[in-house]
Amino acid sequence: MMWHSLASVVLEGDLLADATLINGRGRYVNGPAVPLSVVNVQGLQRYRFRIIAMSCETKFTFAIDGHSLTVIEADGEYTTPLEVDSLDVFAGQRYSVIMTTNQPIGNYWIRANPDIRGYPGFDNGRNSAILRYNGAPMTDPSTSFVSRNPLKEVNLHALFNPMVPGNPWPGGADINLNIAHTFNVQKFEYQMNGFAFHPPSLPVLLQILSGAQEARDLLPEGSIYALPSNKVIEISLPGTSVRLGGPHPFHLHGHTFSVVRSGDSKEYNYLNPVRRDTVNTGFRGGNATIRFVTDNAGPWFLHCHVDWHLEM
Ligand SMILES: *[C@@H]1O[C@H](CO)[C@@H](O)[C@H](O)[C@H]1NC(C)=O
Ligand SMILES: [Cu+2]
Repeated sequence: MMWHSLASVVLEGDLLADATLINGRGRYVNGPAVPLSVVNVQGLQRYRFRIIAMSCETKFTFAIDGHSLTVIEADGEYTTPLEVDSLDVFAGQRYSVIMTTNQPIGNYWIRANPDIRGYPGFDNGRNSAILRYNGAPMTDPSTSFVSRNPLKEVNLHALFNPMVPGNPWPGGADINLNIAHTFNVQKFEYQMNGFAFHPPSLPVLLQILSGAQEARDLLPEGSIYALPSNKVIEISLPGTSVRLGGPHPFHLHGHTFSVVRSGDSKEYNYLNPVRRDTVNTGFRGGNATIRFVTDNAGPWFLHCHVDWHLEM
């Protein structure tokens, strides 16, 4: 019930979710063994799965027992094929994976383990769906899983136009912004470089048409960064502690960016990093860094894709 209310209302209560739904179905702790989603497949075929984390908060660790998954796409951008056996999908992120049905006819667990207090794990088919080969019995799987080859974002590479715009060093863009966020407990709000986002009462484009010329003229103060057209922009997004609700998946509207530094890495890659639109900024010590070109004029949101943080 609670999760059907507005984020601003839910924020006042306890944020504990109790079930993962895969294609609309799932079981919860101490709940009934309701039917799970079933993905019916035939043997010796290649299947493309589109995985979308439609989560308000948690990431999911996705896997299919007994099958490796070849990642070919992240957030709508093709990648060079990368074989993994599990992948973390943060709120707002999308992936395509190719899976070959090369295992014995049977039932296999599809797993999407959340990373949040209260409800991870697979007891009684929680956080799961079923991969069912043609000819397998209509029973729950009895397969097990240990990940040995999880996806690391630094191993993902853009298939097309992988070169990063700008110069190959930190700060080597036309405009370099560091957007650090903190949580203000008294005000119960997230602040970006000291300011919480407030929607402008007058739309940004109207403010500009009415004569606002500089970023500092745009209101509300601190919520809006004006960027020149056709320039290379670098934004670094320092990670924060778990206590501050991290890791935070930051999503940029209107653009695809190159992830020159992933949230869980200290390395910079200007040659062939993944291009995507939602990046996990990782934990304290991380400094996820993105590059993009301002080639799509408009007022665009940059926001954490955790709904509660967006609200705050
Ligand atoms: C992240 O990188 C930017 C740009 O290089 C730098 O200004 C900032 O201090 C770094 N922050 C952290 C926490 O490492
Ligand atoms: Cu967040």
